[in-house]
Parts: sequence; C-alpha cells; structure tokens
Amino acid sequence: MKKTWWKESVIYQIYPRSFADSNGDGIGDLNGITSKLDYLKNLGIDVIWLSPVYKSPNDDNGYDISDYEAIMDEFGTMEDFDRMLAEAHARGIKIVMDLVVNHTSDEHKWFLESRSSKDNPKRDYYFWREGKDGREPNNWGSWFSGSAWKYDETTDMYYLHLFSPKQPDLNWDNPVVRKEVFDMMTRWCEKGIDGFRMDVISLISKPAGLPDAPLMNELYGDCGCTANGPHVHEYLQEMNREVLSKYDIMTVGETACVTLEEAKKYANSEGTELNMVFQFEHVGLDGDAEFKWSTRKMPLVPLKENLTKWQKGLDGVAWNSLYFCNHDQPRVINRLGDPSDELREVSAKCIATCLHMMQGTPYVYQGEELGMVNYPFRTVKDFNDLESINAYYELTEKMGWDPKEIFPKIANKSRDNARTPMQWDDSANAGFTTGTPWLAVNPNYVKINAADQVIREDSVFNYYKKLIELRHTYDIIVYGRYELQMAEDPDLYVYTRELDGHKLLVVCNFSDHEREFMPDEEFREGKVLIRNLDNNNILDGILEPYEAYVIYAE
Ligand code: TEU
Ligand code: CA
Repeated sequence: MKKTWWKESVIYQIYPRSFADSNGDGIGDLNGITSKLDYLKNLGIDVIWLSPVYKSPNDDNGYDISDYEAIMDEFGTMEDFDRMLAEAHARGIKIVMDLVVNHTSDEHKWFLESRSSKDNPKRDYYFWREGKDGREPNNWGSWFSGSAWKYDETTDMYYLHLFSPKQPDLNWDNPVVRKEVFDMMTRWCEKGIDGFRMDVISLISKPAGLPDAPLMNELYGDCGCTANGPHVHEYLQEMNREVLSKYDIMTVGETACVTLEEAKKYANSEGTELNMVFQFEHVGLDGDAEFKWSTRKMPLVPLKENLTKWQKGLDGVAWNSLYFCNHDQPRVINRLGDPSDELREVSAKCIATCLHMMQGTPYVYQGEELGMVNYPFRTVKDFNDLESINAYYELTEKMGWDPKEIFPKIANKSRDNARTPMQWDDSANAGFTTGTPWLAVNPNYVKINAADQVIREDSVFNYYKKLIELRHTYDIIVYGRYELQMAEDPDLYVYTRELDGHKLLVVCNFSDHEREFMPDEEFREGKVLIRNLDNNNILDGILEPYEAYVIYAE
C-alpha cells in the first residue's frame, strides 16, 4: 500500500465561530485560532480542517458563501488568514479549507446576475425551471425541510436549493461553472493551503431531467436522490486533472449518501479523484425509521458490522476517514458512551481507542479531545441551527407531531450540540469570549475544560495525545490489516490489526457493566500500548465498564 503523509496524519476540525473569540464580539475568529495553535501543537495533530471562513450572510453559518475569495467580516481579514496560515505552517501544522461548491449563497454576485433576467449570461450557473401546474417543478424536498425549490418573481421561475433557500445549487453540468470553481481552487492552492474538505460533493451531478423522486415523507421526494449522480466522477476527475494533481494537497469528500462501491471510486488508490471520503452509514445507525431525530443510542453490533464493512471493503483499494464527531453530529459520548460524571471520561477514552486504532485517517472535532457532551436544550428557542428549527416546525405544524414527543428527539441529535463554544477554562463563558457568546456555553464548562485537562495526566486530552503519538510511531496502526473478533458480542468491540508479522489487539467494553474477557495467548506477553484504566490487571479476565486497552505483539 502506497505510504503518504495524509494517511499518517490526524486531522483536527475547527468550527471557527465557536473555537476562540479574540476581540470580545462573542464570535470565534481567525486571530482566536492563531492564539490556540500551540494548544493544537501540544495535542499533536498534523492538519487543521477549517470549516468555512469565507464571506457569508451566515444563513447556514458559513456554508452559504457570497465570496469565495474574501474572509467573513466576523472572522477577520485576509491578513489575519495569512498570519494564521503562516503560524500554523511554522508549527508543522497544515491547513485544509472547506470547499462549498454544490451551492453558493443567494447573495453571491453570480446568483444576483443569474436571477436578474432569463437571458443573463450567468442564468445557467444555477437551476431555473418553470413551475408545473402552479407548483414546484418537481417533488424534491430540501435537507432543511420544505421544498427544494423557491419561486422567484423577478423572472416568474423557480430555482433549486437542496439546502436552504439562501443556498441555490450551482449547475455543475455547465462547463463555465466548473472552470470558475477550478480557477478559484487554484488561487487558494497558490496561497499555500494544504487541501480541501469538499462539502456535499456527492450531490453536484443532478439526474437528467430532474425527475420526481421516491417520497421520503408524506410531503416530499427524497433529497438524497441527487447523490452519486450521472457525471459526479467525471467532474471530480476533471477537477483532479485541472487542480488537485498539480499540488501536494489532501482532499476529503463529504459524500452524503455514499455507498462502499461508490467510495471505491471517489477515494480510489489510483488518485484520479479524491484521497478519502466521509461516509454516513455508521452515524445514521441511531436514527429513527423516518428521519435522524431520535433519543436512541448507537447499537453496537450494527456499528461493528458497518465499520468492519468499510475497513475490509476499502483495504488496499481506497482509504477510510475515521470520525464520529463533526459540526453536524451530536457529541459522540451521548450516542456511544455515558455522559455521567462517573463514566464520561472513561467512555470518551474507550470510544477514542476504538476509532483511532483503525485503518484510515482519524478526525478529531473541537472539544472531542476534552470529552465535551451534548447541551441541555430546553426549548426550540435555544436552537440556532436552521436544520433543527425548520425540522421542529415542519414536524409539529405540517405533520402533526406532538411537540413534547419530537422536541427531545431533535434536542438529542441537533447540530447545535456540536456548536456550543469550545471550553477553554473555568472562567466566564469558558474563556471562549469576554463578550456574550453567539450560542450559549454548556454550563458544565466548570468541570470540562482544556486548562484542567492539559495539565492532568489522566485527562481525555492527554489520552488523545497518546493515541496520536502511537499513530505517529507504529505503522501497523496506519497500514495494518483489520480483523473483527466476537462479531455478535453486544458489549465488546474487539479487533486485531496485522502488519509484517506484528499484531495489535484492540479491546473496548462499550457497556456500563463488567464483562469477562481474556486476551488470546499470543497477546498475553505483549506490550500494552495504551489503556484507559491504569489500576487494572489486564490479565485478571475482567473488563471494567468502558475499559479499553491495546496490546502489541511483536
Ligand atoms: O452537510 C451535508 C449534510 O447533509 C448535513 O446537513 C448532514 O448530513 C445533515 O445535517 C444530517 O442530517 C454539509 C455541511 O457539513 C453542513 O454543515 C451544511 O449545512 C450542508 O452541507 C450544506 O452546506
Ligand atoms: Ca470575535
């Protein structure tokens, strides 16, 4: 298997709005990030994935871009960006930008021109269609509730928006659009950035004729119907030829609705498209039958099946990303661990052990390394995220759900759980801002914060630091072959890795009760690389609640 830096790296995702505020306006910014680079260097990460920092009206907190080559006012200036980039590179940390080109903001100059008249030269930068029988052109629903079409009276036509009405979809079938995007990407690469995370890149090629989709609920057709479309690989191969292949950069596709077979194309080892993709099957396992909103925990046996499918399915032919957390997912401890004071840290370390010992590139989302957990939302007024707000009102007002029944489900899975401010210390607002935070800080910051954990040897932070050090030390962790053990066990996730005759045993008890377990003979003399309960005798045959360890057999 070809060795390369992005396979051996650990990526840290920053959601700039919630990371660190340097000027007291309650909003995180670029100078705030620069002030925390030593913290990240200490953690040991290699690359920062920066959620969008471009000019935006912030309808979707930066995922609605009005100028790809200017910095969002709230985040600072291009000089602030250049300084952050230089300071990161000075510490050996690379910067990967978030490329959001399935859609722009409706305030982007391209859309303002496109909307102005039917014969504007940029009309076909977007999807404009006549209504049908006084209704939208087809039955597609938006990922953020409602129809995926908005009527625009300027030209008496509808435009497509798979996400919010302020996020009109770009028409990738138009070669002029592709060239505009590739040229913009080239200019960012020339500035010295180190790669791209590509937002919903699996949605850019729409099915010919934009036909109705199978219903996803009583109101709309499935908005995932445009995923893995007819020309998506052709367009990415063109992007690779025109831009990506010319720089030593890394790329990760956020490929909503991707399958294993499609991932083998997107992330193929020949390098004709992207380096890796984010899949969504595992983080969908605790969803409800009809939608993501639920209070269910992630079921372990289906999780083991799914991650094993991806580990074995991509081995040798493509490359996995490894994640549970990001700015769209609730905090993983609430889904797979135990957020109680007694078990929060040990379960956080158990989850991290399981993920970081697999084959692929691991992603750490801001605050995950501290064991941050979901926020105690009380009413829909506590939400900022349009996905949560829109879903609440569509489900209660249009579909008749009882607010008391649906609210806990939305609160448990809301993207806002991941967007509460980073908890730096136990001072006011967790040291995130000296002003009023744009989104409330989790009140548990007095117990869960970086200042406490950086200096505490047994903290979640220092456990992540050890995991990252191990990945930088042992090739078997990066490149070894994965094999699942005890597939049907409802509590234990046990797997091995093998490379050049060496073996690794990874043992995780994902339960809040003791379990009997004894490592196979071949591991009993092995070297314990890491464990989350130091005072236990690993060979006593008992696993404590959420106990995890890794043994290396030479
Ligand atoms: O997310 C794509 C997407 O589908 C997410 O909305 C996620 O899958 C969904 O919340 C799960 O229910 C990307 C960005 O990561 C997200 O923040 C943006 O809101 C979205 O695209 C539109 O740009
Ligand atoms: Ca600020």
